[in-house]
Amino acid sequence: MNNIKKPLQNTSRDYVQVSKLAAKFITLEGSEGAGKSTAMKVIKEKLESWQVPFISTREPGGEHNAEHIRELLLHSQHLAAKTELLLMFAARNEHLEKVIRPTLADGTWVVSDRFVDASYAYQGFGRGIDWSSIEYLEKFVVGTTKPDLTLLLDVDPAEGLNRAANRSNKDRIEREALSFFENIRKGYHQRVKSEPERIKVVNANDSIEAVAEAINSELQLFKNKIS
Ligand code: Z5A
Repeated sequence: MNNIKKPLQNTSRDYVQVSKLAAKFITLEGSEGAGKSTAMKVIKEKLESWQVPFISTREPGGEHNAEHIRELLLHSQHLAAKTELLLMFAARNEHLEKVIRPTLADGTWVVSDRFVDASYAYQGFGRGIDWSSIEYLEKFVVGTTKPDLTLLLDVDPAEGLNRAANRSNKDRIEREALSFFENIRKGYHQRVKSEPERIKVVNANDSIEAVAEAINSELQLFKNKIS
């Protein structure tokens, strides 16, 4: 309960809204050690430069009750795969109802570090839960609140684990073996195949500078498309 490691949200509502664009929902995905923290900074800087109001948030978590569920998810001794899936969606429902939907309705963009694609990759391909159960939960919980753009940081799992190796307090999921993360990557690739217009792949094996450049160009393409 007292172990929340990251702030719930960072608001950037003070910026003058010069853009007339309707609020958009952007998500960031990737497996262990993909570099999401660095990528999040790049996205925030870009949105600030566009002067659009936005919040950044995360899953599991991003809302008071959802952060409690996150603790259970990441720090329980053991969770059955279906329990893990249901808790991910329980947290997501709180996040959607109390943060994501009201924020978008208010005209403020939402950038989330992970969302529903992670459930397909981790619980679907990682834990072996059938895709149709996740599709049902997506329809039930997410409904039409789908991301407008998803950036997938695609890293070789061995490289990702190598980068994350220095972490001292790995959580329950981070302690999984290489084969688990290889399956996660397959799961994400499957998502890209089904929604190539929404999910843009960024080669996260590249240097931090090259990854930042790729993210910036995907964001620019997105803005051109919606303007
Ligand atoms: N999960 C799930 O199972 N189902 C769901 O539906 C959802 C989530 C929503 C918590 O997520 C866990 O929940 C997660 C998936 C599961 N478990 N795992 N694994 P999280 O997002 O909070 O935790 P995380 O995946 O561990 O992400 P992270 O720690 O926030 O970020 P990261 O991408 O793994 O790594 P990073 O900290 O940004 O970078 C790692 C290191 O690499 C760091 O030292 C960087 O400086 C370095 N780095 C970054 N980029 C580069 C490049 N390009 N070159 C070299 N080094 C780099």
